[in-house]
Amino acid sequence: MSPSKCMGIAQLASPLLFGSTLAIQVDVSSTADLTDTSKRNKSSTIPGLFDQPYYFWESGLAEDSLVYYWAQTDDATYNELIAEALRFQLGDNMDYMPLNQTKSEGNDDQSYWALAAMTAAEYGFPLAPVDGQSTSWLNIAENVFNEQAARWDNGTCGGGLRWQIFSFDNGYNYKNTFSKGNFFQLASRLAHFTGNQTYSNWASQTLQWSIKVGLAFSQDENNSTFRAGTVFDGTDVSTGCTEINRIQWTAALGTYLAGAAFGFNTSSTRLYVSGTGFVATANTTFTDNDNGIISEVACAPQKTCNTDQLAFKADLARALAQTAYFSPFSSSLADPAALLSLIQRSAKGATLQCQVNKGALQCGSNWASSYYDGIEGLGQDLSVLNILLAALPQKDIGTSATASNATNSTSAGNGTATGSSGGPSGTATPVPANDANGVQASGFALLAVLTCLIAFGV
Ligand SMILES: *[C@@H]1O[C@H](CO)[C@@H](O)[C@H](O)[C@H]1NC(C)=O
Ligand SMILES: *[C@@H]1O[C@H](CO)[C@@H](O)[C@H](O)[C@H]1NC(C)=O
Ligand SMILES: *[C@@H]1O[C@H](CO)[C@@H](O)[C@H](O)[C@H]1NC(C)=O
Ligand SMILES: *[C@@H]1O[C@H](CO)[C@@H](O)[C@H](O)[C@H]1NC(C)=O
Ligand SMILES: *[C@@H]1O[C@H](CO)[C@@H](O)[C@H](O)[C@H]1NC(C)=O
Ligand SMILES: *[C@@H]1O[C@H](CO)[C@@H](O)[C@H](O)[C@H]1NC(C)=O
Ligand SMILES: *[C@@H]1O[C@H](CO)[C@@H](O)[C@H](O)[C@H]1NC(C)=O
Ligand SMILES: *[C@@H]1O[C@H](CO)[C@@H](O)[C@H](O)[C@H]1NC(C)=O
Ligand SMILES: *[C@@H]1O[C@H](CO)[C@@H](O)[C@H](O)[C@H]1NC(C)=O
Ligand SMILES: *[C@@H]1O[C@H](CO)[C@@H](O)[C@H](O)[C@H]1NC(C)=O
Ligand SMILES: CC(=O)N[C@H]1CO[C@H](CO)[C@@H](O)[C@@H]1O
Repeated sequence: MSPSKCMGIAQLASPLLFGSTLAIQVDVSSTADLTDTSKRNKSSTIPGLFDQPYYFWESGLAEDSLVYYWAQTDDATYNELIAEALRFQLGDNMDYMPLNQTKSEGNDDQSYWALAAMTAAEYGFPLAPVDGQSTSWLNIAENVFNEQAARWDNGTCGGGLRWQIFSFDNGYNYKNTFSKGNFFQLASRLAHFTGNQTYSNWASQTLQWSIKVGLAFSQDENNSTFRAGTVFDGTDVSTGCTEINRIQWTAALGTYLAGAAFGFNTSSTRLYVSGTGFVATANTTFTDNDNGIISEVACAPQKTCNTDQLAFKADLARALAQTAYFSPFSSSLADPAALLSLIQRSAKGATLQCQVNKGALQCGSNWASSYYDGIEGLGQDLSVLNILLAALPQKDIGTSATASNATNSTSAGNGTATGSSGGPSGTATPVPANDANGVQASGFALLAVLTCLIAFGV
């Protein structure tokens, strides 16, 4: 990253994040070399994918985070790498159902990638999904939306989206919160971006169904304060969705919060005031009591979080950032100062989990722990990256009227596309071999942000 951009980040973050006291303890020496991070598990050689133990959804989250990194920092170093990944996994129908994944792909796996495309659309990511064609990132997000809307299942529980796409996969009977929450978020962001009422209707219907069934629980749907913004994990069609799996995850809350924040900005209806409750839950249920730092309460204290769960805080961090972006305009959703304070405390805690050891950046998992907890990995890096980017002033989230797009297309979603294999098109710029490791890219992005903060005396 250029020194001037770096200084910009540091200057912006310095007073916000750390006040007058030095908080970062990580020693990012000039020799810091992230090649060691590959020993975590070298990224697969397939663009966009990470090797085990990282599932398809987390690869989508990584690309989404890197698009957000570019948008927040103006550092385009990884844009070719990001575009290559987002293109390669598109699949024949340009819907993030590539043949290699479809056997086990769930609705939530697919929507994580669609949300990455949505982020690219909102910030005007400069590279198009398919070179030389008028397909836009918006079109890709719409393709996924339209497929998932068609999977809305009125046949059981009066609606909802199943976890799995195919009946032969385990979990087909589970109507999980991640799938619906991501669909809600995608619909809400599409409504915000396009102004198309179809998306608003689906967003509203999805949130209402979630509340009715008791997944996104609201004590009293007519209580305009909507204090109870608890989000539970899911429910099963075999019990007619009468029994709720009540475990709570930061990511499930985050995806509903994001949907509500965009929804409130699009139409300040009472329904989206539910966002207030989601913020309150982030601030209570998921916050360590003593220091007010976001924590994965269901597993972090016992150190039992699995690989997926270690990445969940990335989603909540992002949702808090999106809410913070809108909150000055809709302060009834969240008090802007209090929200920023929650983000800043968590970002501080996150930096305390990062250190450079033998030239490699390592970030632990539990931001509420005052010492490096040694549990490092891709999901932890993505979580720290997102909360640090959340602590910076937010770049404008565009709409179709304001965001620049990489193509000049105005067409609606193209769910029937057959022309592209989704692989790198002949005109795609090749990714430099030494950048072809997505784990490294996430680590470098994170290191760049940390280095900026330190280099300029934060
Ligand atoms: C690397 O991948 C193997 C499986 O291929 C897995 O068992 C191991 O936990 C992974 N290591 C790390 C540090 O992620
Ligand atoms: C699908 O798997 C094959 C074999 O590993 C690989 O060559 C190809 O690049 C993969 N395609 C995608 C889109 O991941
Ligand atoms: C399912 O029900 C919703 C109303 O809850 C309605 O909008 C939708 O058209 C129905 N879908 C189908 C396929 O019947
Ligand atoms: C709104 O979005 C839906 C779903 O993608 C699409 O079918 C419809 O044509 C759009 N309407 C307009 C006016 O663009
Ligand atoms: C909330 O208000 C609506 C419209 O006034 C009403 O139809 C609904 O039954 C009320 N819900 C509850 C839980 O009171
Ligand atoms: C709304 O809910 C909150 C929290 O449950 C409660 O304190 C408040 O009294 C309720 N307001 C009304 C008008 O019912
Ligand atoms: C929505 O957010 C924009 C900033 O992107 C702001 O200008 C506008 O006033 C907000 N609208 C509402 C209703 O909150
Ligand atoms: C979080 O809770 C604290 C303590 O009750 C309160 O002061 C603060 O305003 C809350 N923050 C948000 C974002 O609601
Ligand atoms: C897109 O722009 C190019 C160059 O300005 C132009 O040649 C092409 O016709 C445009 N395509 C569409 C679909 O508008
Ligand atoms: C959809 O995409 C395919 C392949 O790129 C293209 O041939 C077709 O014209 C597109 N259809 C629309 C309606 O944009
Ligand atoms: C830079 C660019 O190509 N902008 C186009 C993005 O798409 C809109 C329509 O949705 C066009 O009007 C812009 O010219």
